[in-house]
Amino acid sequence: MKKYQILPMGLLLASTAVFAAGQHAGMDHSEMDHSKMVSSTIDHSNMQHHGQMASAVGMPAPVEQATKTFEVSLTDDMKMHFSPALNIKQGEIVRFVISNNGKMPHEFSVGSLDEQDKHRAMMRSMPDMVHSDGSTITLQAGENAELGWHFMGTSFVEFSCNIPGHAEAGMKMNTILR
Ligand SMILES: [Cu+2]
Repeated sequence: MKKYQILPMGLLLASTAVFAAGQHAGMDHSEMDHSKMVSSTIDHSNMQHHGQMASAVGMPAPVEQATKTFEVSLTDDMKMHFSPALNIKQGEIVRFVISNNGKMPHEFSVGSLDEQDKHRAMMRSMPDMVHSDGSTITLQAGENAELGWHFMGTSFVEFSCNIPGHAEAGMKMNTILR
């Protein structure tokens, strides 16, 4: 009669846990002080924040370090309303307080014109994809969220909801950093 070897389950579980812990340790940037960053000293090309590449228009930042706040209302008539009106300077850290006041899911995403075009193309090809990284938040009906962003880099910024059809119907807003 053949003897079956019992798999060392304990070992397997232990190595999985170590892997998960290691991943998180690499993603903790909460100690980072964005207010002391100077854009000219930062190389964006190989910079990583919160596990993702920095955008051409800046990077995620803790909302506590923001010096300016905008309220953003997302509605089912495909509007993205900012209050007060957008007025952002190069180098500013901004807090966006976003509310989905509609009955369908919406997205709030910050990026360059080119990044948002690519983001929309990706979401058209994968309609069920839910984005939630440092530059994008998906909100279900009635949900609220905050996003902190340190603006630096390309001056042409686009905020948009990249759920297929929404930005095309007007759910986006462009601004130029001063
Ligand atoms: Cu939308």
